[in-house]
Amino acid sequence: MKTVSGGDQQALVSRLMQACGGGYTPAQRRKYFITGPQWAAAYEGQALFHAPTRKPVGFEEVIRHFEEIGIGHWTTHDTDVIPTDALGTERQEETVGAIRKALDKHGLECSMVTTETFHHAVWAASPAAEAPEVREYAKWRLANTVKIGHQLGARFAVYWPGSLGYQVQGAIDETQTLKWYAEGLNHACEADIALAREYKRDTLKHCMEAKPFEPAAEILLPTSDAMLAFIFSGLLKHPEMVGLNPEYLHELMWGAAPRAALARALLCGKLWHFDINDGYRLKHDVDIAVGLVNPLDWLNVLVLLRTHGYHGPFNLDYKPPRTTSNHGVFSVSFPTAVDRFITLWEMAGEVAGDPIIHEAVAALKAGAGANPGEGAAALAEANKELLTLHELISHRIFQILVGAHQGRVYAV
Ligand code: DIG
Ligand code: MN
Ligand code: MN
Repeated sequence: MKTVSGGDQQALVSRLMQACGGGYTPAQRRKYFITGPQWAAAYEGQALFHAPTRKPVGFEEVIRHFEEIGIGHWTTHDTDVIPTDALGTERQEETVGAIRKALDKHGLECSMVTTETFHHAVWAASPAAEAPEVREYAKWRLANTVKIGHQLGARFAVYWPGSLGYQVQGAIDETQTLKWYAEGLNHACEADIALAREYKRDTLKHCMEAKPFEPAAEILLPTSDAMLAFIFSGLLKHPEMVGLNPEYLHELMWGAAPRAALARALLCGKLWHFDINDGYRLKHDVDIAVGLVNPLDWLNVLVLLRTHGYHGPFNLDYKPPRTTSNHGVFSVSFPTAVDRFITLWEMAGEVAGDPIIHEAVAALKAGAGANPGEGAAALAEANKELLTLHELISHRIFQILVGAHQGRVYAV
């Protein structure tokens, strides 16, 4: 094959994207509660050992591209769009006004805002630092984000305490640090009650996001389960205002089954927001786009969510690989992530409605009709063939994943 020079490279990428087919129209994509983070679209490919590979992208450009793709909602950190030292100043008001205008111009909504409490040096000892002045500043920042959320019409506020932990154990008292963190959340919720009244809106849904490590070596609220314990600990003044924003990979990376973690959140009525991405078990937070690593696991996750009435937000919190160009972020990365999600979501609907699976589940729930008093050996014997249906159900889900249930066959 001959070399592909600069100008021909984008043409080749777009021709092969066409050849892939399977894309949905922007109108079809907007039917789903899919949200696009400013920080994901503007991610420049940098990391601890990596220099950026892409140019910066402002919110106007991101919002315009999201409209073109068919992503109807935009999300942001406060400092994705307002420099830390401009927060609380006239420049913040101007920026929020400009964002409002861009959203209106392109027909998008802001669904979620979140406070950056991990990147700036002020968070070196986390937003629940020993220094009271840092904690007071953190409270102000959290309340400021809630205000921005109301000004932009958001319905959710996310809290990702990635720095709430330590590199070296023993320096902090975990119980005290968690109590201080609760004070910050309490302040944000109290501020929200007042701001919601001022803006004549409902209070936001405050969604906590867990992650087991990175940037802190050990994070004090590492899993969604730990956050459920924190919400119900009695430390929060308004636990009814606080729920979860699980991130798929943040559960997978410590070895959990994301679907089971989501099931526990559903049982508590606290699955309010969901960051969707993909990656590898027991590895770092690589934030790959949804469906590129674990499509079968994702199909099972979406079957659970569909059958329990969770229809979004689905927040595309991922990092386009540093190999993808600025043009590729919006011509390949985001559209294909949206399309894989929609395909998996619709497949999940087919699983949920599949007659073979329905009959197998009904048979398993009916049981063998044996008498419990017959004892363990007799009960095991009575059900042993029925339990083969577990593997059959799993095979049927695989068939739906590859389209075999619609008669698709592979050449043999
Ligand atoms: C940190 O990587 C990102 C996401 O994981 C999280 O959803 C967001 C909120 O702080 N920041
Ligand atoms: Mn996230
Ligand atoms: Mn992540």
